[in-house]
Amino acid sequence: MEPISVKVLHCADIHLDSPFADRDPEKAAVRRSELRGAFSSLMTYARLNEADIVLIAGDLFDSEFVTSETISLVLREFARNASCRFVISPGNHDPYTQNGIYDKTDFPPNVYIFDDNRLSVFSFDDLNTDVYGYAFTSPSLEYNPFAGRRPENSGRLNILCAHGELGAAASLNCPIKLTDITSGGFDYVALGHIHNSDGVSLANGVYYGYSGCLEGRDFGECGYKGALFGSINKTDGVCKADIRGLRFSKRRYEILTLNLTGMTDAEAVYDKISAAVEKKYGNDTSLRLVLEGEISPSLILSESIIRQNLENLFSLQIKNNTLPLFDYALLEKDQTIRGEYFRCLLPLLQGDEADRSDAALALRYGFSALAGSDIPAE
Ligand SMILES: [Mn+2]
Repeated sequence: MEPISVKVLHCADIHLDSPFADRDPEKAAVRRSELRGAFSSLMTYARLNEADIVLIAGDLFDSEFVTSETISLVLREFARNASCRFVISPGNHDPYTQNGIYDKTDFPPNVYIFDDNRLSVFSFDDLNTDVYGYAFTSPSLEYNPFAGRRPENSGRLNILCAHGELGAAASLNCPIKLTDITSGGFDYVALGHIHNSDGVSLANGVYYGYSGCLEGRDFGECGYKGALFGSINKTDGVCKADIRGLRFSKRRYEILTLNLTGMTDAEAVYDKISAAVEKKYGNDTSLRLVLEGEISPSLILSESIIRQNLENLFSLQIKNNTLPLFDYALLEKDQTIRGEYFRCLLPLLQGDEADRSDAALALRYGFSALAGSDIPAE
């Protein structure tokens, strides 16, 4: 048998035109345009590295609503990669529906889109490769269309391009059991839907994995994102894939939690925060800074000073979960209105979680007001 060798770019969950978590609408617009930029970089990479097949495992678009700007970008990029085949398995966010975006758009001839929620195949004879897949035809798909199915011709390179939720016993987003993959007889299973990637795994001769999304969109999708690229070779029925993750995201979301237990001095806290942030994060980062621990009740932090110190970040969200309970004996005996205010709140500060955070906030507001300062960090 002739050895088969195919270069594959596997991506998914690009969610073009998706909203982003950044609260500032200008920054959210920057992120949407950068997402289109990341998509263009991906397409340029496919062209320069001569990918034979680009697998798009669902959710290329974020919703039925796609701007004309985005659709013309996608068509232009597909047409510019004329020698590459694009295979699309519509997902739960961009299902194949009558008069939907996939149905009504005139795609170039090198684009192959699954349009049925049953398993079907596109055959590329020149590559001796079959690509199997299916489409979400509505926002949900409660069964796995490839469960119990095997490729028709084991002499070919058999790829499966699938949008679904691996490991979920029941799911509205195509529940996939690991055994559906490992006993299916496919050579490479390109998965989409989960936005974090663990790269490619190998089990029972089957390579499979999630590519993750192209750009994180909120703090549930932290880190740099991208796609998987590499070669798949099959000789005498034995497949070997060398496929690796590549970064395409322009920016990233990150969460940094700092424990401030025992701290009594605001300047020392600002220094600690700046040192911890500057070491790891720059202007490509949207950061959620979580402050926790028991701090001195007299320590009042200013959100605006923290923001000024961290101006270099792309955006910053501050969550102050500290509790003003460190070394409070002095304040407990304080005969001024500060002490009285603290004593009123103390039972709540030692109460359940909701009470604690309300009381901590009340204490920060109250002490700030008594000190004549601005509204403190939230
Ligand atoms: Mn999805």
